[in-house]
Amino acid sequence: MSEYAPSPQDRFAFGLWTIGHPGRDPFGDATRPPIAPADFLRGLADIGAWGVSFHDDDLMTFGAPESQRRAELDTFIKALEETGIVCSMATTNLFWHPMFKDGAFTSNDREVRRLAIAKTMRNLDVAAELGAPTYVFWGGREGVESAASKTPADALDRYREALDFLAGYVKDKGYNIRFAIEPKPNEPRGDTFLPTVGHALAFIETLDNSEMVGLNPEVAHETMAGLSFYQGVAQALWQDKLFHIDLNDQKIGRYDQDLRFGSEGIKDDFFLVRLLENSGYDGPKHFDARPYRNEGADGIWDFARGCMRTYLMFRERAKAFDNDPKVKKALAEAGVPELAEPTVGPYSPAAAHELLDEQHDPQALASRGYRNEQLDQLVIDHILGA
Ligand code: GLT
Ligand code: MN
Ligand code: MN
Repeated sequence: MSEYAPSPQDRFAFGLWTIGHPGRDPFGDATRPPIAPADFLRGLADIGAWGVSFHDDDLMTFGAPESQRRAELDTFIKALEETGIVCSMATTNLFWHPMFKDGAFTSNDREVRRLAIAKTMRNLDVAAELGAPTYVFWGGREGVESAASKTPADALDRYREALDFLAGYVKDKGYNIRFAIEPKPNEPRGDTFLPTVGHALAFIETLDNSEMVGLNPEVAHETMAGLSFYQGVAQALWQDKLFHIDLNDQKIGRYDQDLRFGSEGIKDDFFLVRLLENSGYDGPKHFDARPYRNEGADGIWDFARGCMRTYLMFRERAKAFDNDPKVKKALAEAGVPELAEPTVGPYSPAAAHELLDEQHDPQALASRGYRNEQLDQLVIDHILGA
């Protein structure tokens, strides 16, 4: 057990809304009492977690007088100092209040849009005060039920305008904060703008300050869309855009389940952990998941420990896989190292000539076996500890 004990170097983080989720769902009320933010931090420190993330409204009562909000924030700051927990990410709640029912940055109501940007600016000040290096944008309400209700190009213009303005604010204030967009295909809206990692990566390139904007992909969200989370994260890493990550789990084709990390897609999770560990990603390993609704007050910490324990077990298995001589041989037989060799190099007329002069034997090429069966069986052997 102890060999899978997390340490602060592992950079495991949880959102304030995760472990302490009271179990409310669209069909039923809360099943557990809420946890006060300061108690939450003490719980995190006890289980060996490193970081915490928050929405403005998780921490400071929305609409309360400034003095009350400051007092709530100060209690949190004191608990951060006492526990040594790091504030690793911050974000804005632009989805809960009914005024956001038509969207926040993309609401058809211009006043709602202006309020959403101002609400974000105020929480960017808090994020800077708490030293959070990453600010997440999950566009929960940015979408439609009826496609007739918004012109998509206008909505994307307004989304971009908001992020450009907010990046301007961060630069103007000299804050050391980067933005991370969190895609999701649907839920709570029928269709969400920036539904997948791919859409978000393309959108980021259109921003004024694209270098300070990256991604916060979530396991559940890409899986809901029927996509490979692993491939999405791999491309985000390849484009230097993996600024943050939301780890959880999900059965394909369901509503957003936010299950304990490693509880469902075991093979996918193995490859994901291997990817993160081998890539040099050094951001938070942030769990955006919640305990089963039928779990009680103690069981919620079993959930949190489980997320971290399973990550560490996958890390161990991934290392064993990569160090196994049988695996190295199987990788070579599958041609994996060969894909790292450039195909033609940069264009030159001489290289083009050389290529066109080459003789190829399509029959011989077609007869090659890539030995993927033995390679993948080794993956299974390692996951199952054979
Ligand atoms: C909400 C959502 C998550 C986002 C959070 C950030 S809030 O719980 O389901 O995926 O990461 O706003
Ligand atoms: Mn989710
Ligand atoms: Mn998330």
